[in-house]
Amino acid sequence: MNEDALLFPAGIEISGLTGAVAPFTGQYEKRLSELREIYADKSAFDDALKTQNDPLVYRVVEYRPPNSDIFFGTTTMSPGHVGGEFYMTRGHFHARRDMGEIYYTQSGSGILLLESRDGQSRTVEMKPGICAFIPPDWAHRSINIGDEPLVFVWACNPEAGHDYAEILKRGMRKRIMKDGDAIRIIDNAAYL
Ligand code: M6P
Ligand code: ZN
Repeated sequence: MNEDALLFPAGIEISGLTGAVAPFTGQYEKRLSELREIYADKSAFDDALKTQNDPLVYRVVEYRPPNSDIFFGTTTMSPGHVGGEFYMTRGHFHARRDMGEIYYTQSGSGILLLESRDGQSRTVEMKPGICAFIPPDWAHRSINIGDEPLVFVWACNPEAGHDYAEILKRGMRKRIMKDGDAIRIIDNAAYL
């Protein structure tokens, strides 16, 4: 494809309730069985897998125009928790340290947990009407703290890429826990 080819405008239909994107160019799902590393309580995790039919934790759908410096899509997260820890995404830094992202929540409620390269921790509330700014070089993980799906639109440069290794290795400093009807942000005892 000619990299200088003229791109044409498009209106993409996005459902803020289901996260459907039309037209879309790609999608993937993450089920609980693929996410063992990120939860603190491995025995609760193993029990959950035995008693549930490998539930869907989140789905990512994207619209990626060819040779564009921007792409976007949705992430739709199921409600749920494992050992008191809410369902969450894997969490990542961008491979490109100079590229940030935005998350614009459409429905549900969540917490966006961020961590700078030098270990500062921050949260941004996720609820309809809030568009979160994720600065370059801040790791980010989204967590569904409600009892309905959490749907958000994200947008970034397709060259940003994902660097999962760091978060997989050392975890994030904080964990978001369900404590009855309350939500607690606690220190991650396993943080390296
Ligand atoms: C958001 C975006 C995606 C990301 C997804 C799931 O939708 O940041 O790029 O893939 O969340 O998060 P993760 O890749 O950390 O599991
Ligand atoms: Zn990202």
